[in-house]
Amino acid sequence: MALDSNDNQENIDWAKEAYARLKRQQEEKKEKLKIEQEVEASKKEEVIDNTPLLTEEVIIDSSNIENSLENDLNEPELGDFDESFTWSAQVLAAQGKRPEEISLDQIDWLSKLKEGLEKTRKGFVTELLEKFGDDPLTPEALDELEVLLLRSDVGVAATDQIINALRRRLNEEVLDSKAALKFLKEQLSKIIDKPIKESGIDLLMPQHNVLNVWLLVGVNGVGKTTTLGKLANLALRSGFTSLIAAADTFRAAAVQQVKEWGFKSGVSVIANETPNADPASVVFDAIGAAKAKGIELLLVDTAGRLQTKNNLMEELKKVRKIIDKLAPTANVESLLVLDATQGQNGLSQALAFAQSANLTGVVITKLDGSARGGVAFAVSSRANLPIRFIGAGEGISDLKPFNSFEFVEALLANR
Ligand SMILES: Nc1nc2c(ncn2[C@@H]2O[C@H](COP(=O)(O)OP(=O)(O)OP(=O)(O)O)[C@@H](O)[C@H]2O)c(=O)[nH]1
Ligand SMILES: [Mg+2]
Repeated sequence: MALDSNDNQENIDWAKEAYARLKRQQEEKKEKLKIEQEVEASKKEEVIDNTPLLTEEVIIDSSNIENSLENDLNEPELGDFDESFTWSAQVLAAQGKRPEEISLDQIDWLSKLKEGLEKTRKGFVTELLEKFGDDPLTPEALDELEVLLLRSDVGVAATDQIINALRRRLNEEVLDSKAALKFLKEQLSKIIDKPIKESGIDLLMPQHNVLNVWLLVGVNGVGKTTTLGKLANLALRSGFTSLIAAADTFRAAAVQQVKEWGFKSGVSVIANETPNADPASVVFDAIGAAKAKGIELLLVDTAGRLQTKNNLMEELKKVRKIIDKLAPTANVESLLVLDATQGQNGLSQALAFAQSANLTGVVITKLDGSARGGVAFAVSSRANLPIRFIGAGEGISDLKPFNSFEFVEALLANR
């Protein structure tokens, strides 16, 4: 399944219907919010007038209102009915969604993803389409495609696989540019889907009523803590009880940073403020608290570490051991956070962490502003790790579960 590059009337009608629905929904929501605010405001006035002694409670209440307003303001606004909307709508329609099934959040995310992949796409697709031209694909164009794939950090193994498949196909039949692009999309999806299929889990989610422990690991500054904050928010909004373990005890500011994310997401944080406290002991305490409270998802933040530093990699093994010992029946995910702007370097990180940290998946961050989004394919094919989430911005809602179809369509969107 791949998108047709030509808009047909059916697609446009689909997008128009979806747009009209979302517009209506947004207006209704705004109206409802306005009424709620007016009711709250009048209640507040009444309380202040009648019972001055309750001031403290009123203050607490009003901060809650402010929080909820902030959340509402964080929600995406419906933009114009433009190319970005129609493209996002097409991607959703191609996955079998009906106009009434889509949300503003989905449209907003797809636009962000496409925008985020713009730099990667510019050095890749624009040139690719020029190379393919309107004529059938030639062996020379294939050579040039090879260079483009390597330049986008797709990696040697994945590039070979794609080029060989195209070459075989080209020996069998003439491929016009449209068919070639479709075939390329299929090959890219195949590479990225393989580890996901092999893991037996298409979409990674915590399970209800059991303990799930998700450990976030990776080198310095890749976005582990930010990802953890976004995941806490996502988990809470999806109805899971959640707790955060601040097991980055290396940097003094790290605990504070995690606490802020916990506050923003409304999730409690277990921390030990003693400088250089043992991260394994924080995890020990956090698992105890999670069990006592019947928490479903425990998110563990860890300190950034270079994959070459043996003692730090050993520390990670110790954390993992504690988890396995204390929560032997928990669903444990060890997620490597990779910064897309680091390109091929991410692959060596994945290979090294896979050995020490028993990795089960990858989160790719900072896709916005990276020209090296192709690293997703290198990691899938060489490290054989499923990509689970993707981050394309610093905001709390700028992280979504990975969807290979959407990723490939956004990467190869030709306008
Ligand atoms: N543009 C963009 N910035 C991001 C994204 N994810 C994280 N960042 C930024 O990257 C910087 C580092 O993020 P952190 O979450 O602190 O990274 P970390 O891996 O926890 O860092 P250490 O704990 O020091 O190893 C911050 O400025 C984040 O706002 C993303 O998807 N896009
Ligand atoms: Mg951190």
